[in-house]
Amino acid sequence: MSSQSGQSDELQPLQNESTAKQAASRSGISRRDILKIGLMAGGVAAVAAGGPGRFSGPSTSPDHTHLPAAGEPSFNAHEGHGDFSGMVGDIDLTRFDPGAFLTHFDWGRESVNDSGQTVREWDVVAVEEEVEIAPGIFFPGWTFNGQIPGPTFRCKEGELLRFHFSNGSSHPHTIHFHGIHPPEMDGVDPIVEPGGTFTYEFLARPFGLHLYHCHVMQLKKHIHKGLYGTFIIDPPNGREPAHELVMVMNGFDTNFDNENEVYAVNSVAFHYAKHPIQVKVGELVRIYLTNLTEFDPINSFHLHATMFNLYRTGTRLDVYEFTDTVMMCQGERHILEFRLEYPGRYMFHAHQSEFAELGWMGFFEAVA
Ligand SMILES: [Cu+2]
Repeated sequence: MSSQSGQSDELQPLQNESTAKQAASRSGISRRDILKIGLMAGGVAAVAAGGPGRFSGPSTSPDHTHLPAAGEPSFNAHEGHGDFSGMVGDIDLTRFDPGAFLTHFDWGRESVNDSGQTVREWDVVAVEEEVEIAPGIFFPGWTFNGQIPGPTFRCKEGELLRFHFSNGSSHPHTIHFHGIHPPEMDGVDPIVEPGGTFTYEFLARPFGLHLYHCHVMQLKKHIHKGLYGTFIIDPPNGREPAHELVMVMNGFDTNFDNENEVYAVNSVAFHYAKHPIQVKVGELVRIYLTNLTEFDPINSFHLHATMFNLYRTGTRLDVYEFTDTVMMCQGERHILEFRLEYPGRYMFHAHQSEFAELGWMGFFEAVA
């Protein structure tokens, strides 16, 4: 059922990626090096040639980000402009605003059925969409509802959930939810072909911080292209009121060499360094933190100048650990809670220095 056509659909981009790798190899410098220089020295927004906001150089496929040609500079280096990232300009916030994404929870459409059961329903569509992962850097994404990460779905334990999935893209996809549900609702089989639909229906359990992602082979390709998001099931009695934030640790392989060139939380490199997250001194801050980074087995979160309570997977209400750093494998997710005692800026970042230097760094700004 997952079909020959589905498999052959996958071959074309891989051939293109192979061509892209050869082009990168011909240039004699890896994108990783380029981006490190570009992001740290400043000026990712300023592209030397090839039109505004794009990598210069030959295109190997209209579906893929352009690569620099041999000997052609990809970025103009500028002096730093005062913010930590050294980046000039901003992404188009009208298309995706990481500031709004932090606090946006999608509760779906709520109704009550004849048995008195609360039902929540969502429409989810897989579409191909170019997303901006740093000012002027676009990634040819595969998305749920046109954004990376996908929407943060939220519900309460025990509710009946229906996700009406339609595949509006040119590749086969599914939605695989973490949590407890019948195997036929697990998003492995059936595979939903382009133009096809499937409704995932199950009870929300157990409470905790979960995630969802496409589960079609090649899995790492379908995930790194952007088909993932956060899935929160609240405990029956909720949690203590807090300033709640969603953070998805992710990375982007812009030259298809099975390594990430850009890292972030919520997709946009250094966004929360340029736009520190505003919190109040003393208020309870709760982060729903998931790791959907592909290629690197481990990612991490380190908070400066304070410590946080850690709730592993959020499936229990008692504190697991009081710490300032948590290491997470692919697919792991934890709830973090803390209060900032002093006004000022508190840095947070991956404790893998390389990830931090390539975009995974930001600030909280505590105001009295
Ligand atoms: Cu997929």
